[in-house]
Amino acid sequence: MKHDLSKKGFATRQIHAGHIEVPGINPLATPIFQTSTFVFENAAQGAARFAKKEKGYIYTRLGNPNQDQVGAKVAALENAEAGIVLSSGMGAISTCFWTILESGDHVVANDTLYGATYSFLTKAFPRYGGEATFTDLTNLENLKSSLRSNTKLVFFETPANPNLNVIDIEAVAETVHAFDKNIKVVVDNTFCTPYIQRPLDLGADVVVHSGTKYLNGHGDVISGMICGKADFIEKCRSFGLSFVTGASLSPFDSFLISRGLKTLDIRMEKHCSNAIAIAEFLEGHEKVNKVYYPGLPDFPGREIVKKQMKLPGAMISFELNASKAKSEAFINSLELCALAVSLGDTETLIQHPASMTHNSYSKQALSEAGITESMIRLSIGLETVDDLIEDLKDGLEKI
Ligand code: LCS
Repeated sequence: MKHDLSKKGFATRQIHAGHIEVPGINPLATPIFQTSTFVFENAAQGAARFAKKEKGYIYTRLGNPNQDQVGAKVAALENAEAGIVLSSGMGAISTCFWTILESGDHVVANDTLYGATYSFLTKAFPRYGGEATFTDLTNLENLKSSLRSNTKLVFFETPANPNLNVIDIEAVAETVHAFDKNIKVVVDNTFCTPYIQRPLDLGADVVVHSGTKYLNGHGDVISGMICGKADFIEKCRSFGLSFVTGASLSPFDSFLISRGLKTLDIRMEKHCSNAIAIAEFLEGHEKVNKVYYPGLPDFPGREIVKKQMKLPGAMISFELNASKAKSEAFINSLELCALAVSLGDTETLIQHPASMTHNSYSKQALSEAGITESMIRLSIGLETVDDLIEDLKDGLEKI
């Protein structure tokens, strides 16, 4: 690439960053380097690559051109020095956490997290001598009283899965770094993508993603990302990925994400405009009790939304004015909205967090996090919005 991409717009970067040159062939579309290993020219070269004295590929668990293309693209969009792609969001989160944490360390996390991340901190980390404090990070006083001398990591999603609570990234980063500048503030930016929100610009140290969601966008790949300073990403690669998780992504799946990323901005615009219309429809419906959506004027934290998010996102949670059996009947009756976990796909998905994505939470933890038994979560897709509204309307009429 002849141009300095750092001075180019978002759309240009999502298409061109990380371009792979293949001299003599010059394909426009990226070839797939479907290989497990790379041949050295001689023994000295192999030794030099292992000793990190010479740059170059060794083995696809440690690096591959298709993985590097995705890492470079997401880093360019997050305004990060570097990025790395992993084989799932949990692969990214665990690689990042194991790179930062040791036995005896303490983590502060928001009380609302994706269920498997919550399980990592409540079930896996304590087995290795760590401890996590969960608190409502929408209130900075909770953060201040949770930080300790052995705290190494502060972690949150914003908006949080599934109650959409929004956390002030800048205020959290400032508070944490004033307490101890070595604590890593790690933000899960899955619900927003860098098109909507860029945590590193607001003072966070590291961004993680489930790339399974909007970054790939087409519901056909499981993947994850970590973005941050180049030396930290190198540690994630040479320690967390290489020795602990081994969570490397296949070249073909990396190719698919690179392809999906080229349309991220226009997909996010439509996801969000569909979501705004649907949130307004739900809010105006007599059978809907409560709507959780950062784009609604009465959303708590609306000022933070305006400060740090370009658009309100396309995840909506809501509660019906109906019994559990009727809520279930409503979900079952939908024809266009697919009853499935995951999010960020072209298809609209609907699920029940308390019994599905967040079933690892105890009843008490669910109630503390404000994840109610009647909460239903929608991931708004790219279908024609009137068709989605009709599907929801028909479902509501039937109960
Ligand atoms: N972070 C967030 C915010 C997530 O929502 C998920 C998955 C992950 C990390 C983990 O990513 P994965 O390993 O699945 O790529 N969230 C899911 C959800 O809400 N429904 O199904 C998966």
